[in-house]
Amino acid sequence: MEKLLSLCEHEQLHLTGAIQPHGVLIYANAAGVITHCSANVESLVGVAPKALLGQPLQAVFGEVVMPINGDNRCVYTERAWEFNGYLDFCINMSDSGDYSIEIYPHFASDNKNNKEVQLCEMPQHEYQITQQRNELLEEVAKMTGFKRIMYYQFVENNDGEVVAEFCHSSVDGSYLKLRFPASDIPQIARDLYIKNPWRMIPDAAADAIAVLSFEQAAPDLTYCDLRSVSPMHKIYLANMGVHASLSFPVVVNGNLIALVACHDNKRNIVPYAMLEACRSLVSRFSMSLSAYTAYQRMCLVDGLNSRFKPIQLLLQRNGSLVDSWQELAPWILQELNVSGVVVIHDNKILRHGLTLEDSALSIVEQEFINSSELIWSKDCLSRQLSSFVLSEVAGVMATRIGSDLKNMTRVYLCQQEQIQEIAWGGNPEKPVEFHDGKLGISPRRSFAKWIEKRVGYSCPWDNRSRLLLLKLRELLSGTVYG
Ligand code: BLA
Repeated sequence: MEKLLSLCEHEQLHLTGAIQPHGVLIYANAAGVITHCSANVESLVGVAPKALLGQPLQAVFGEVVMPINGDNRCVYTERAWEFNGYLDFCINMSDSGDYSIEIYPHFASDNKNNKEVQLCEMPQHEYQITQQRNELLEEVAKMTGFKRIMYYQFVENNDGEVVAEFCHSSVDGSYLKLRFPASDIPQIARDLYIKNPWRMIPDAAADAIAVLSFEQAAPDLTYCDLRSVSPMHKIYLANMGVHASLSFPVVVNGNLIALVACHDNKRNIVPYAMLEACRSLVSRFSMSLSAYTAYQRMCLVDGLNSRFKPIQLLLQRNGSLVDSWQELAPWILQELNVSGVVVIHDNKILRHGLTLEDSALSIVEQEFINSSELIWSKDCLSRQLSSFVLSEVAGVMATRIGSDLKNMTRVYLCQQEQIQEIAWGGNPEKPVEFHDGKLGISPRRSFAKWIEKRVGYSCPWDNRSRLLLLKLRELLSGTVYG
């Protein structure tokens, strides 16, 4: 199964050599000579592929506005040469310096619905973020005409969950609170979201148009939204009953943390200007979220000293970790919200609460010490460590003080099992089937709620717990070496 999944991960989405039919593509090298164009190019530009290939862009189009000054994208609308109408141009410079020129028919867009999403100067409460997010979905629905708009948030292991949904009254069913496995959106597709402002698939059933060239390899379509759609994803959308799809990335600190994902059961092309307007709303929301996340971290960090003050005083008073243990250990359980703690110091094992028994502890010790990580964590020991014997402790987060392997102090925070029920949008195990005579995995056919009862896991270790353990480590370092 793992091997079959990795085949999916290797699909070269940017080298399909084809585009979707709702626009045309011209591709030029860094010197401005046209190396590729889509077979439908004449329909918008009025010049046949044969007359374009090998020509300098300027010879065909006169002056073309190009991305300059380190900006690798430019967008504009211009009157068409041969036609009376206008065309939208989107020009991107690829990482190797080539240019892709995507050209779309221009549709006038009525932007009167585009109300400013209420952005508080600095959201400080979760309800403000939730409110902004819900308004964003409602606005995107109005502006694009898409019938189902979801906020699809990435969770642990790159799985994702629909945490908010806005639907037109004609839409049946809901994906709200359902989880989807990471393999539904391969890493390559997720990477493309970091590089592009949106992905529009106006008609998932449409046939792709070939990109032509004189013996050149397939062009790099990383920055082309016209890029043809993966056959696997076409099946996926069809199985979901989706005809048109449009998604905008929510990026915070360079990380893809969510998608605003839009579905329609009919073909839907959103005018370019409207796409830009939606993208601007999504990126303003991303900034707001980023400010909120930073604010939360700052509050946590600023509060660390006062939170740890009692322990600092205790360690100062008693002078040693061992002498402070009786008071220190219950404090750790309460403040770090864990089930138990083990400290190995000076060849002594100190325990409190629910902890790993000796045989389990020695397996964890071996893995942790070999890892050479400062903070090491597992949330399902019985799965993640081979030869681990079943224990009441399901998860551990560890840290070390000192570099000498023999004498270093180790701290293990222990967490008991927490049985979870996860509601998936269909069975996340993908069906294995033959494609063109070869065995491969397929998108699932049913997206109906499918409950997984997850045993053997503790609650996941988050950034907050990591930060608290680091602070504890800092204080203990003072007594161990102070
Ligand atoms: C792409 N899969 C995607 C995308 C989304 C999803 C959002 C981005 C493209 C788009 O916006 O349509 C998944 N869409 C979802 C999920 C929800 C949703 C989870 O609305 C939840 C509500 N997919 C499979 C399998 C493979 C696969 C088995 O199920 C591979 C073997 C691949 N998904 C796949 C590929 C893409 C993709 C290749 C990129 C499609 C493209 O950009 O051309």
